[in-house]
Amino acid sequence: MKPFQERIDELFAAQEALLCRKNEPVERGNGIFTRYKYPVLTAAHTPIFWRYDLNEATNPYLMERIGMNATMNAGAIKWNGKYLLMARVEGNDRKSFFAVAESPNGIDNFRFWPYPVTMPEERVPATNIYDMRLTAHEDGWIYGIFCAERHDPAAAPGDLSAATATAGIARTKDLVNWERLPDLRSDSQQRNVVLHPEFVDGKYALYTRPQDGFIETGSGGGIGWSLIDDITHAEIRTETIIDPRHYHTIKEVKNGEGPHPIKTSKGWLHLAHGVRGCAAGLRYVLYLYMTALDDPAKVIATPGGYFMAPEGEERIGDVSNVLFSNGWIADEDGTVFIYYASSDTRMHVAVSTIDRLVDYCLNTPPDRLTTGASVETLKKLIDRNQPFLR
Ligand code: M1P
Repeated sequence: MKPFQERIDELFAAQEALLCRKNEPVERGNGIFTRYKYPVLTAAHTPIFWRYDLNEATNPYLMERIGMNATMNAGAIKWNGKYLLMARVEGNDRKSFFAVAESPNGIDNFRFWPYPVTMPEERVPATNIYDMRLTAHEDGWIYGIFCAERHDPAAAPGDLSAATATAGIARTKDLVNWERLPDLRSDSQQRNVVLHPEFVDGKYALYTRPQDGFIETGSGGGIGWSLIDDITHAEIRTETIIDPRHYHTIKEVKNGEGPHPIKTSKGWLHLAHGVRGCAAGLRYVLYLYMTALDDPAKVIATPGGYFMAPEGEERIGDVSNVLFSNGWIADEDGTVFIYYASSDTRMHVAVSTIDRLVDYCLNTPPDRLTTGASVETLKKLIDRNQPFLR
């Protein structure tokens, strides 16, 4: 066996090579966005000193003591000129926690801050917390809204899988110290709840996703909208479905708001995920839509089909065939960094611009819901293209 210090040096050197690896755009694009070759965060990016006991006296074999299984579903924010991901890190023990990773350019060199987030508990502690959406609200706080999962107190004896999903709410000024607020009160279970960055009619505004059970949305019709009087005691009193699920679409089974929408001159630009069922299980894809500037709950553009779907290695992971995004960053020059997780395993980036994404939303034909209508839409484009064919 090599000397202990030599093995440690090798571990750190291998990780340093991974963290410093330059990312490369994948050139064969679709004009809408550019994928990047390497994931921006994987379990191997988590600090070695989180996983290994570095003391030879207590760990002579230099074994991993606390395994990290995945890094996924990250919120995102630009902070002091740096691109920050609030990653959902999942340990080998299946518990997720939040940890910040920081990059100077948004596409590579992401490094975790030394400690994970210590999230204060609610009155009834959660078993698991995950999928934080970050919103720098105009009230001056940065809010994190996330799923707080608990064993269902009404579960039948012996049913150790029944769970409840509630929206946990916390706020911070520095992304280190968090003030936990009471969980969102709602008649239904809630996941994928997102805070709109501006007041609407003087109130906080939430994108919601009502669901009958922990997994099934059931009578929950899609992405909802609710105005909240007091964010420190947030309660859904009225909820309107603004982006409904629909039979035989990419969001037939479920959908959910991604990060908070980006304000553009043409309207609010939204990123969401849609879920359909198939013989292989559920398939999660990403889609875009837009709402009116003066009414963020009024849908004005619904490009049909998916915007991004799993490709190549993205298809495979702990929960395969999944793309999920709850973080993006719009730079002042209009560049948009879209952070997405593949198959509940790793984080990637795709880059676009506000102009391109708005063009995509306003000029991609909507899903007209039947084969006949889709063929008519296609024929119209073919007709318009005839003068340009050589
Ligand atoms: O496993 C896929 C995703 O499933 C859930 O999303 P949704 O509530 O929309 O079905 C979440 O658990 C999410 O974390 C996960 O990535």
